[in-house]
Amino acid sequence: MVDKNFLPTEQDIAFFNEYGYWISQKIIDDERLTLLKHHMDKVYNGEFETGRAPWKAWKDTPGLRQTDNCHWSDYTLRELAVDPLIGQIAAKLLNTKSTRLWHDQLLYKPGTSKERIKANVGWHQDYSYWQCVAEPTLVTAWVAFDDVSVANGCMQVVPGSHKQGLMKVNDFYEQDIDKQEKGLKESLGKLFKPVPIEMKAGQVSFHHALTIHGSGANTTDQPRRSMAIHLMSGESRYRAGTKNDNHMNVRLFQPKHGERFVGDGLPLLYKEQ
Ligand SMILES: O=C(O)CCC(=O)C(=O)O
Repeated sequence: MVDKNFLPTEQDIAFFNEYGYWISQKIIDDERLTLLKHHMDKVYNGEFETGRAPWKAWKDTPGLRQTDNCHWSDYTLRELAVDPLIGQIAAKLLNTKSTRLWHDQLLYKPGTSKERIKANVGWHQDYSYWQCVAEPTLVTAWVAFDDVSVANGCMQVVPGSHKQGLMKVNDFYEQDIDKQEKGLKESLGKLFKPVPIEMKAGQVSFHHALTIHGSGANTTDQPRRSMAIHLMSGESRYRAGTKNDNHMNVRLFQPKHGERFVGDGLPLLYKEQ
């Protein structure tokens, strides 16, 4: 049973619809956070409880480690990636009857004392990487394992940008943020007003797949650790022939055009009774 006090209210859902993001209360307690960080270290040390390695990181930007599908490798991380409360929150925000895991991603930005290099995440919309899903009914639940602020490179979102459709400026790996911002100001005008998602460890931010977001460098001497849980409506179908046909889930499940994404590899987090 999930704690209904943590579910978004009608007002929260209206906020998400208007601005394309929403921040939860602290829903992961400190004991669980300690355990999660320990298991994150285990995965980074190559200790896989299940015997299966995560999907190879697509690409590491300087100073940012991205590791996809740790839920294959570690039971504690898996429990978070398929957390029923997170799944139900996502369903409420997306206004869907069910939510399924699209994939998870561990994110690690080392502190500057260890690695003095920039770790910007360029402005992007997640859906620019997921157009193989026919509709953009996807949301990312970003679980903070540490407190996050501008100083350690918290995520920033552009409120309302999810209503603009897919933009031209879209590159997670871009390090020249000034160049990107010039392009975004040209296309979005006054709408380009980024908001930092500052949170305490254990809070979770949710952003729509079309919300423009990115993050700056971690300038502190401590790591910034998190898991991004990418969730989709349980009704999501495959659209063939987009530039995202190289997505790992298309390569793994080889669906036919128009088929629903289903199966054990894409676990259901929530289904309305
Ligand atoms: O962790 C970050 O700074 C960016 C993560 C991100 O782009 C996402 O979770 O969609």
